[in-house]
Amino acid sequence: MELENNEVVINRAILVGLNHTRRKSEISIESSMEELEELAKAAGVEVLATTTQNRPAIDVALFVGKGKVEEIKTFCDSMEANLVIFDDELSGSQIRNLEDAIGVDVIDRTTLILDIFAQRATTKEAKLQVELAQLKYRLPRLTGLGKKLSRLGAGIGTRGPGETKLETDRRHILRKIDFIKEQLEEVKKVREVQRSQRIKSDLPIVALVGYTNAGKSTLMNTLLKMSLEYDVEREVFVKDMLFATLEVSLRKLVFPDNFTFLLTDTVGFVSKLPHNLVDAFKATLEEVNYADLLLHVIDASNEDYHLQKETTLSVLKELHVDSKKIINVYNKVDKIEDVSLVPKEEGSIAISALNNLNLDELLKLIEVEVGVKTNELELLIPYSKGSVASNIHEIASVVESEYKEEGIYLKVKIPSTEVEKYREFIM
Ligand SMILES: Nc1nc2c(ncn2[C@@H]2O[C@H](COP(=O)(O)OP(=O)(O)OP(=O)(O)O)[C@@H](O)[C@H]2O)c(=O)[nH]1
Ligand SMILES: [Mg+2]
Repeated sequence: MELENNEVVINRAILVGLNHTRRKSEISIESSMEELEELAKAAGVEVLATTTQNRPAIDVALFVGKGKVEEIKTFCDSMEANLVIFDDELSGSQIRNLEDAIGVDVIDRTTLILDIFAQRATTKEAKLQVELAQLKYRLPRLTGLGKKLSRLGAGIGTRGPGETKLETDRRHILRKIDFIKEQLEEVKKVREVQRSQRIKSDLPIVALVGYTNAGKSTLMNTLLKMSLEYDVEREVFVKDMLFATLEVSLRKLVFPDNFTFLLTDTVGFVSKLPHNLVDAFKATLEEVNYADLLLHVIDASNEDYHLQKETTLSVLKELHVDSKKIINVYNKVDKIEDVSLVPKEEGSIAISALNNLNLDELLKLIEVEVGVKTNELELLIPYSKGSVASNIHEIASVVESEYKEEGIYLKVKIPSTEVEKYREFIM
């Protein structure tokens, strides 16, 4: 953790989870705490201990029970912890009460995730989006966070928006939110221009989606290596760490039989993904909107892969892209002893992106789905150009046809590569 004056703060944290009766359908408390630990590590935090409490409900004032808070304080004192991280979202007053009782900084899972994003974001757009999500998170917690916001210095949860400005008042934050939104609009315009240029190229777009650490970026690199235009410079970042990828990257892949598509790598999802962050990243994930096919990469070696799969599907639903064609790609099968346990669903495939297992088969599946990209066009062909109409019947599938006064009206599905030839007849 670097401060402006280069002083490095090492965050030594205790993790706290609450197993209350209402959390049944979610991921188990153990898995959730393990994941919280991974998230903490990804943020550069040293984890000293993990503690959980079984309790029927949340305590309004302290989130966990009073006795638990005392226990946490004892832990902190004896282990010299300077941070406590809760696995669920806390309210502003809970944060304040807990900090008063324990005497060290208290943050929640959301703040931690936002902090990871703030640390890793490199593009202007990603930075703006994270800042927006942070401001939205802080807004309803202003009263509770008052002390923290005015505190100079840094550490998890205080990075990002300029603290001195934040403390003035709510309205100031709201103005800032508006300002960031305007800036994002600007960035978006630039991106749209880039995208329209890309769409003109008319290549199918395949998007890698899935839970964080499932192997999306690894798969992207492996496919790159198999393609004709491989260059190590074009590889994307891979790491055994949550949220290794924070930016969408797009690569054109050309294969020996000339099969070509654009492959895009995306940010991974995680359970309890902060809502503001999903919203904020909708823009980045817009790439997924334009995809012709989604490859849902699933870490089949993870015992929680079912839940991870569900989490991904629910985020895809929020992004309104769950109706797109999806291939379930069960990855990391090299780590599984009994491969027969990997689900065999229609259109799914088991692979190892790392060990190059079954990737030719995956490519075949992709080719079946997007090999020939078609466009639906409405054409009006004058009767004087009858031969054009018969040519079209050769290469396209005709959805509708009608003899009109001015010529033959045709609604057709036509390979994208052929569109240019008939441009003059498009209605
Ligand atoms: N054993 C094994 N490990 C794999 C495989 N594919 C990926 N990994 C490892 O899994 C870890 C995460 O891989 P990434 O490709 O960065 O995962 P990602 O889905 O892009 O993750 P985020 O960018 O964080 O969302 C790395 O340590 C990879 O080496 C595989 O097929 N087998
Ligand atoms: Mg990645």
